[in-house]
Amino acid sequence: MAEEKITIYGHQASRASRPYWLLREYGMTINEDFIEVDTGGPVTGYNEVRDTSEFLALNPYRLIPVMKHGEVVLYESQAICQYIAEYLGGPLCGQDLAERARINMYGLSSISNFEPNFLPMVFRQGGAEGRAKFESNLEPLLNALNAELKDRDYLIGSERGRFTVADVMMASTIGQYGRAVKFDFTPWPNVKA
Ligand SMILES: N[C@@H](CCC(=O)N[C@@H](CS)C(=O)NCC(=O)O)C(=O)O
Repeated sequence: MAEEKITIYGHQASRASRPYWLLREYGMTINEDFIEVDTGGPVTGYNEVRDTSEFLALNPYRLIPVMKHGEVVLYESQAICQYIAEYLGGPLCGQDLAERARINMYGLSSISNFEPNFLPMVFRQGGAEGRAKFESNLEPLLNALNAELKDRDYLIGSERGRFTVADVMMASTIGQYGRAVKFDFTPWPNVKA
């Protein structure tokens, strides 16, 4: 296993915020315990990092975040989060095959079910009509997640569950986009909590 520090390519106002949040949950400090390469973006101003041959060799799709850890190179924010949790271990990661599989399931669900309906609202796609459509798409999805979270605090683990990378992946999708678009989670109290 690589000894070198984990490097994340991506500015913090992007999906790179997901691995950054997770690394902080492990008590790690940016640019001390892990490295941020700022690729520029809406907040920091675009820069040329993503057009360098070094970056494109890591991710030919030119998207952020990208993680480099020794020989291990990953793109896709949720895959990066799962790698970090597996690497750093402890209660935040899956403790057995079933937990790891369910963590993967929630990572996929966050970006296949929820993100396609939250993200367009951030960009005000379709105006008021678009917003109404995305909210209506989200209703059955949030009903389902709210049911899954009945009598639970977290997605993974027995009884009320324990905080894991699954919650980071789900909340960094639903929670962050939800806050950005002032989404009203009141009808889904377990999701809101
Ligand atoms: N499914 C990918 C999506 C990656 C993605 O679309 N990243 C955006 C930033 S959040 C990007 O790189 N967009 C092009 C750009 O910023 O130039 C993931 O979760 O990592």
